[in-house]
Amino acid sequence: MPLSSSHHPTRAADACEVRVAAALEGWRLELPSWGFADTGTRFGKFLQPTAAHTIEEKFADAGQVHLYTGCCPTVALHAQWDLPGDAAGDARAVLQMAARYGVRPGSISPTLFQDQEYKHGSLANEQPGIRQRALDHIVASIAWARALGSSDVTPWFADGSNFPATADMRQRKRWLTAGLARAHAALGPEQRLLIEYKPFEPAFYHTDIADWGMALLLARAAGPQARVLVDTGHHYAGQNIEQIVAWLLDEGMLGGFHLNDRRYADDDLTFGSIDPYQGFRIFAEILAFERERGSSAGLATMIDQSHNLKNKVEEMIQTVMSGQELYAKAAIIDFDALAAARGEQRLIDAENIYKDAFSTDVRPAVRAWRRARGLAEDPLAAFRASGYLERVARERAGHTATATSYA
Ligand code: PSV
Ligand code: MN
Repeated sequence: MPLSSSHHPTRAADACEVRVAAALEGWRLELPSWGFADTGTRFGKFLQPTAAHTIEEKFADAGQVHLYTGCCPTVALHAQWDLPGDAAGDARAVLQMAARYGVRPGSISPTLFQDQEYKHGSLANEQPGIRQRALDHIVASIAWARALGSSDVTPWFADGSNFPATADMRQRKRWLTAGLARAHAALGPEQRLLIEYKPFEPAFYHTDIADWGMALLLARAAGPQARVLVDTGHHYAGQNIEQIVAWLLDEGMLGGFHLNDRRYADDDLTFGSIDPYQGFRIFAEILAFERERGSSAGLATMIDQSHNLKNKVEEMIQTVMSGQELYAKAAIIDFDALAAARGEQRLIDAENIYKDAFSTDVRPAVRAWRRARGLAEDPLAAFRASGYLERVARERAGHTATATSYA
């Protein structure tokens, strides 16, 4: 392993285990409720007999992921899909239901893109009535979040246009600014508004919050409890995401992540499946920042992916396992040696410090951490052996699939 004691293999392995255990102990990944439901692409949906159709089934599936990985105690909910209605409903019932499966509700995403009214946008819509409706929905989502004890409300706006000249981009910016400030005013003192950006899709000419700079300006204008949310799939190909992360951290404006991987666009592929080194580099920026400041960056780290070919619970466990491995690899970077190499402009040495950490097989250390916590060493194998999927396939047979939309 890449720590300086590496010339003594046993001691180095022990040091690696200690570093990995300390990192994993405090690391949590939030699961998306929609990742357990039948979803698809605009071309169609391939239904799974074990897919979740109700919020209870989503909690049940998420509970399995947490049971075997020990690192996913919260579930992100999408207001319209999971918490329908205009006002906070029976939060106690939702909390009790989640608790039955060993999880809690996490961040709450308003759903501002599905209803017919939102065809031309939500908070940036030309029609005042629709802007008001969108604001009311965000405020209702904030009320739900407070009733559920969730601190983070995570709006994503599909607002944008498809053809040049059809939208007044400056005016829409002002409507978004005003709407987000009003939404911010509805936050409780313990709550945060995490503003997510995306360059295109479903709008293919312009998207109102297209990148991190726009999200940052809007978050600053909204108020002190607003931050930026980075969805790893929401960038142009080749964009340096870890630099965005570094800048937002340095500005105190990074609120959290939606983790997934992509090859072409917002593909929602399994996190770490295409470019694991990028995940490692993002985690390295966070760990370096936290090390420097001596405390947690307070980030909400969620998975946001939903694939319709792999089994959903298995894919989620696979994602968590890869996430833990990448995080563990970043945690064993020799940051002191790195600072020295950078300061002395020893470029090859600095780069090799990353490469050494990234190419270290941390799986034995991750397994040791799981053993110490009483978890199965191989969460995926343990889940498969449990018979859960066979049972829910029987129980869920005959349920009708519900459309959830693109993710
Ligand atoms: C949009 O692509 C997104 O990333 C937003 O976070 C949504 O809330 C999520 O996917 C689900 O559609
Ligand atoms: Mn997202």
